[in-house]
Amino acid sequence: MTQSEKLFARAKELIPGGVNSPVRAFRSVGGAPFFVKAAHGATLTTADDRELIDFVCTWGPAIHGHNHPRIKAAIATALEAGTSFGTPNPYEVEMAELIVRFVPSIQKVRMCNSGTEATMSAIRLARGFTRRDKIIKFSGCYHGHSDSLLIKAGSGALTHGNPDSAGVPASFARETVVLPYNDRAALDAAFAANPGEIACVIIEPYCGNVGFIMPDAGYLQYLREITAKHGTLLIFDEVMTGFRLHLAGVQGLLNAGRASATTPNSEPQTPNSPPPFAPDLTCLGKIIGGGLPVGAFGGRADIMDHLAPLGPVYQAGTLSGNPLAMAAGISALRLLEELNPYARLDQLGRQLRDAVLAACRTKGLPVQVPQSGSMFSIFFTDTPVRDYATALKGDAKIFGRFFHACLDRGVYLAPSAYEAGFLSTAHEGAAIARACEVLTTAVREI
Ligand code: KE4
Repeated sequence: MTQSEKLFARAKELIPGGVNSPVRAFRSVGGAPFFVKAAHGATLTTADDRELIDFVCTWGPAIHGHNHPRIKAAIATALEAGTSFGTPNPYEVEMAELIVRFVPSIQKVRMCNSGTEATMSAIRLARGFTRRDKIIKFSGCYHGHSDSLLIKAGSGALTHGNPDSAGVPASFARETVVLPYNDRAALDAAFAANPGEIACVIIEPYCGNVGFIMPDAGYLQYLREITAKHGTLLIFDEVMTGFRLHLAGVQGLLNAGRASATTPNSEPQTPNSPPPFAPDLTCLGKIIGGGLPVGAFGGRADIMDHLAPLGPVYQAGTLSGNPLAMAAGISALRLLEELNPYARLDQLGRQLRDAVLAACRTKGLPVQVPQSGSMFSIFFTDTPVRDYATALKGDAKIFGRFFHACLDRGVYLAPSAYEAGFLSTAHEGAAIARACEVLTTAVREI
């Protein structure tokens, strides 16, 4: 038995499915997960000392590659002073100042410990602020695993065939209206059917949890108009896209005039001036923790001031604003400001996309490779993918064979057809060149 096999056998005795998060279990691609003992740059080192080029990047946080020396040093410095104080600390203030500066729609921000907490808290805040109960989400979008949002959810819920999780009371589910993404008529109908009742609409502005799907031109702007018209708050869940695609996330691309399926970004990005496009609340996570547990939600001050201890909406967390996570996140954000890597990351993403498109064209294999910046996914279908229904047209069996053909050759893609892939600045050079060779060979093999 390999080391990973031995570890997995032990893990399955003690941890449900042997994993602490379902999507890691390889259930939809087959086979057993490998265990990782180290990660540096673009590479994972497995428990059996295999080196893999990593396109999961711990599901988004590792935009600078794994174990970046600057982030490691920041954690080490913070660690000298202790791990957690349970009191306000200077790092929290610096993190809040950075987020507010980089994301102009955020006037105030509250730190928490995961993307799930961020979206769950933002929903509660929207309900408390508007005194309305209903929310709108979109099929295939995944916003973490809080009850109100595990309805027609993406990511692991979709991967494992339970987009509507057991254990969510019907009374909760009734308050969640689920619409198709990219469908303006469905939005009109939902607001007409629920006049004055919708507290908020929560959306992944670019979907990364049903594979990668970008909005039609004008769709997000329409969403902003219709929510404003009905006194409904617009929540951008940028847990994945925040700081991934632009210093101000997708809303930064919108304000630079580049966020639609037809106009992916390519020019260098700079922090925005006051935004013509602004969601009311934004959820963040992943990158802002530099690889440590983190979440955040923020937006209009008049809404955020409804949070305890100022207002009636309660939200809390023992480790919220943890100094180690803040120090790691601050160094990750400062590195992004210094490097401004977004144009380079988009070039790497295009290189990977073009390699897969060319190989599939040669083989006569239908494929869609939506890509923007350092996010991409691969759907084996000839149907353009623009929502949950068309994402399901991707051939998951071919994806499974493709996934293993790549893994056998040292390239690790997300172990599900319903996830996004991620690139880091560490992929530049040898890693992306090798990966394109492997992807090309893998297409030939499947
Ligand atoms: P966490 O609670 O996992 O930190 O964040 C939940 C979340 C919220 N919003 C968006 C847009 C997200 O993508 C996520 C989490 N993303 C998944 C990957 N698709 C996390 C991986 C996992 O569940 O293990």
